[in-house]
Amino acid sequence: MSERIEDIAVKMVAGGKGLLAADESTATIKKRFDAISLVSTEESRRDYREMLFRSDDAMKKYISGVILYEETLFQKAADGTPFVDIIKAAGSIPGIKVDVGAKPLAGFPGETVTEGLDGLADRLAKYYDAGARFAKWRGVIAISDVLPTYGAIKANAHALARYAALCQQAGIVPIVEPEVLMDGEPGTQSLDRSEDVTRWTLQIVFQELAEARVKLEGMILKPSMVIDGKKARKASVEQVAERTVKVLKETVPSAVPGIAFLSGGQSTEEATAHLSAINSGHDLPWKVTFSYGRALQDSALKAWGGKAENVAAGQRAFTHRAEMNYLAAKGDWTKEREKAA
Ligand code: 5MM
Repeated sequence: MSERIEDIAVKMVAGGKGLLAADESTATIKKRFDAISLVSTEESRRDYREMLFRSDDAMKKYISGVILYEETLFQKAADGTPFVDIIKAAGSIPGIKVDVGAKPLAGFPGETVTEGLDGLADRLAKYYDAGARFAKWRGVIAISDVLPTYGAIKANAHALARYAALCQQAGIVPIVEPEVLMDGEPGTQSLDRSEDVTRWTLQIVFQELAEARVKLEGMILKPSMVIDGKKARKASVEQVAERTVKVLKETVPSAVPGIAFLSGGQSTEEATAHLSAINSGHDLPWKVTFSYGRALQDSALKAWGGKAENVAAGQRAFTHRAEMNYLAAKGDWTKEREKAA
């Protein structure tokens, strides 16, 4: 019997586990590999992801699901085992990024709308057959002193809602990811501005989800934190946590089972510290965990460096980061635990 989307959603955010966002498109993974002077080929991408997915301890104890890029969903490890089977054997759930990227929004200079709705129902059926039980779509909201516009938020929220409805119809849990960027110029992205834009974005997203009849119990929200621009960050960990909790409580219905943050270019330790502060001392109606890409992978990628002899070192780095974020999802991370590990 097929599993109910409500049960899959609960499992994705249970017990301090979180999601590994390993869905970098071919262009993005190339950028990541450029940083370690590694050529991106189908084989090097396979080797890198195999190193992560075969980190047994991390996968079993800390990672509830993995967001894959289409190539990886259908890819096999070097010994011929499908990646989907490796992920499932660790008790983790395979997921799939289904958007085809943020494209310039006609009539709205500097803003984008995420595309990928055409033919999505057919693709979802194919992904379900391949083992995917959740999906991800990322809408990107630019921030400056004049952006975002209502038109751009509305267009992205509408696409997110159409995508979510199609996923649920296919038996797949949609991760709804409206990312408010944090690369505003100094002076244009204060904590107050980030709070206003994040609130406005989430209000419109949940309005669109309601209009599209998306079942809140069968989705996961993947938001950005309320944080000031990374070019001139002044906010303390506690301020980021307080403002983020405030905005989420104002906008996210308690019927949503879980919130899994993106890291958005925060340093690995910042992303962990913020998640832990959000989870400690706040009475939250949802599970709150991580769905990090860079903040889970950066140290592992460096330690691995594209070399077969460094697989164990890469896995150690990944396991450490995953454990720190698992502690953070329970509000139990401290600097001391970071150092002790
Ligand atoms: C892992 O990066 C994901 C894919 O990015 P592209 O589609 O641009 O290649 C990205 O969507 C990711 O899932 C989220 O943004 C969270 O990643 P970060 O690195 O912000 O935690």
